[in-house]
Amino acid sequence: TPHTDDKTPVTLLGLGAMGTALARAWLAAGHSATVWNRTPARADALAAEGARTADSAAAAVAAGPLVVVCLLDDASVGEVLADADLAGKDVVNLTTCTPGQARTRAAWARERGARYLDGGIMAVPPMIGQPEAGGYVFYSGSCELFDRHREVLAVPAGTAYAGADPGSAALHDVALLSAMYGMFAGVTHAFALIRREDVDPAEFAGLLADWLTAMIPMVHGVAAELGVGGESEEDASSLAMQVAGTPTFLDTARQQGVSPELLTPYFELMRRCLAERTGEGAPRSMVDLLLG
Ligand code: FVH
Repeated sequence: TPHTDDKTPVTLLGLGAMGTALARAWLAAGHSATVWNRTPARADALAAEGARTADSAAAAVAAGPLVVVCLLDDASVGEVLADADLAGKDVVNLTTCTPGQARTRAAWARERGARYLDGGIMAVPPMIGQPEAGGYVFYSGSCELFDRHREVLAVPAGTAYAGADPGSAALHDVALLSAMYGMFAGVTHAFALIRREDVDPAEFAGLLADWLTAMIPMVHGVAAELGVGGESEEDASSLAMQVAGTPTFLDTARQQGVSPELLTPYFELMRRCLAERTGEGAPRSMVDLLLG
């Protein structure tokens, strides 16, 4: 789509896998895009697709009002923006960071005269620019900035405003991604158990995906336990029963020659929770136990 003047021009700093996908989505939607990357060659393909390339991050920032940053981490954001004049700019930082880093970065940007939105991307690059893929981005910080750029931000993926606290998007992002890593830990262990056996990994993957999908609604049970009154629904899988079952899992791992390292921390938390529940005022949920 050729770019049209009524569409907000986008400056994009960082052309890794995600930054490139974002730039491509905006170009495809008819936005003009000025891009910059530390390794200039990574901009070549986008230039061929119509992006303008800038010689420096500062020049890219100067090129337009809306500056999107998608770099490796918060330290690289500080480095890249160090020499840029941010006065009057709308900065949207899609770099994964901690809530604390997001709050500090928001104050840092404000001190330089910029409006600031932090974002946490709930998508992988192939989902960008593909609305049916269900990817979205948590945004938090300036509500005014979010409203002003709502349409342009909705081009690469869906949008969800997580509040005025600039750290809120990062908190939601990291919480969801942490759950994902817990799931991947289980998946890794499960594949290790069958690795040396005559089990087709592709067939097993289908079983695994179906089983995990069936278990997903359990997250609502955790929420119910944490809610007012703290009571869960019918305890169909008691903690005592689960703790009694842990030797089966550990013995199976041993028999299969698989390290139990991905399971033992969770099993230890289950054991502690069961042991401490009996006391008056003791934490009822494993979640509260993690808070120390
Ligand atoms: N890709 C993904 O699946 C995830 C999905 C969820 C969100 N993340 C976050 O997005 C940020 C960027 O991730 P990425 O996938 O684009 O990462 P890379 O392909 O590794 O590209 C990294 C870019 O950062 C540049 N860079 C790194 N360090 C510096 C620095 N000190 N100064 C300037 N630029 C730096 C790097 O430049 P170059 O190596 O090409 O020169 C890339 O442009 C990230 O926060 C994910 O957590 C992605």
